Amino acid sequence: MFDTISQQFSSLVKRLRGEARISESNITETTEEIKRILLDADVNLHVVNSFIKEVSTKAFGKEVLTSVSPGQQFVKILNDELIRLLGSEKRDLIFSSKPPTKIMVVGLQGSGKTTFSAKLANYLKQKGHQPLLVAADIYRPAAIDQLTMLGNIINVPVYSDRNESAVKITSDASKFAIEQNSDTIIIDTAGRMHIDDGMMSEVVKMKNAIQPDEILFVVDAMTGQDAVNTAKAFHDKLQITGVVLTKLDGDTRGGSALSISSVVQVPIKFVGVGEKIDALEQFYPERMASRILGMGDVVTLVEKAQSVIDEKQAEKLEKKLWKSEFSLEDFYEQLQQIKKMGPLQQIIGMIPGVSLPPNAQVDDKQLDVIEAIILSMTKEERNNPDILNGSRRKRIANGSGRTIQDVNKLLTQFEKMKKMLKNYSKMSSFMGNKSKPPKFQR
Ligand SMILES: Nc1nc2c(ncn2[C@@H]2O[C@H](COP(=O)(O)OP(=O)(O)OP(=O)(O)O)[C@@H](O)[C@H]2O)c(=O)[nH]1
Ligand SMILES: [Mg+2]
Repeated sequence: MFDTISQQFSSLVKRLRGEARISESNITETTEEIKRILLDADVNLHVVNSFIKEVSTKAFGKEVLTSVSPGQQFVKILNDELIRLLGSEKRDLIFSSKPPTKIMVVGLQGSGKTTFSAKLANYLKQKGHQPLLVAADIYRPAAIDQLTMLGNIINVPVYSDRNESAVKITSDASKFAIEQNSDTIIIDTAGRMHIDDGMMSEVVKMKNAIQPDEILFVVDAMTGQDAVNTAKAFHDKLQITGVVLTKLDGDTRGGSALSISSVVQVPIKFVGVGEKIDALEQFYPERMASRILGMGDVVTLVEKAQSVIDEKQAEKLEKKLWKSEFSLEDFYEQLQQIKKMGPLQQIIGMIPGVSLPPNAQVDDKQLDVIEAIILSMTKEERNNPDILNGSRRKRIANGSGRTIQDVNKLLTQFEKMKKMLKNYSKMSSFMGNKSKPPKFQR
């Protein structure tokens, strides 16, 4: 699915994630490339332009988190915007508070309406519903047989009437559903073109007759830009409530998926990924974005850093470093922040450019040892380790269940680290890095 676009995005993102600096020309160059990738994938031109504008504005205005690279942060922006383009959140079917819930399935000829109707019935049945399929395509001779056959396979009843109009069948089916105790009715309609006034007025009458809870527009993803145009035309006439993209298992470039919900302002609710009855997926914008970018790990890392690192606290800490006031108490706080991010091995694994030897084990227990020792100190001792004489060290060792050697080792390591941090902070202030986090360079 979306092989070309995801290959192109993945290689762009791989390059980006290692970038230590993101400059103006860098952002411009990158957004140009994103534009090319999206246009190649047949994404609507207006959608592409506003997407690019949004990404650049966010990239220029963003403060760089200290714990991730600017490139990684850019990937996160790209990911967030892609999710927005795909409709932001997963949107569930709307069920009526007064069953049966009525779902009308509409679209062009051959888009996959009948197949989807059966797939949806099967999906709902598995979730404990009692669906009824309604054969309201009275024009194509084999249409009723096709739906009846599919209904038999999944063991779902099919309502049909070869002597009535589509409008009458639809309203009769609603009554039949109540008799049958069906809680959902799925109406499979005939394929029609939005320019065919007669057929369009029929489907509007069907809508008026039953006031459906959902009108799902089924569209073949392979038709690219046309999918977006017809969706818009159907929406203008019918106020559709959701889109179903079919044949996503085929060689589609992805343009329809990426344009449709932002152009039509209607969510994609399901995607068809094959001819089989169970080849149906609910549509998750987030999962689709990460499929396209192929960069789920970077996004998770940035999200974790964003949620965990308190910027104010980071600033306070940096000031302390300058004044050489960094204490074991601060060290302990840092430790807590790191622990919140998850197992060390996993965090290290997500940092680009850092690869652990294949069998290396990063032991989180080491953190627990350090934590236990620090916790056995008094606040005064943590803020002023110089007072830690022999007897105090012995007490701490006993309290934490470690040896005096362990305590000494920690104190030596801490002193070393403090010296290193002090040098680093001198160096960065010399290079003009003030206490504010850097911005993407303009
Ligand atoms: N690969 C693939 N094929 C699909 C998918 N959905 C439907 N098809 C195929 O598309 C063809 C048309 O499907 P139908 O469900 O009959 O389409 P329709 O919209 O009901 O067609 P009309 O009633 O003639 O307008 C069939 O061969 C289906 O097997 C899908 O998600 N993936
Ligand atoms: Mg059909």
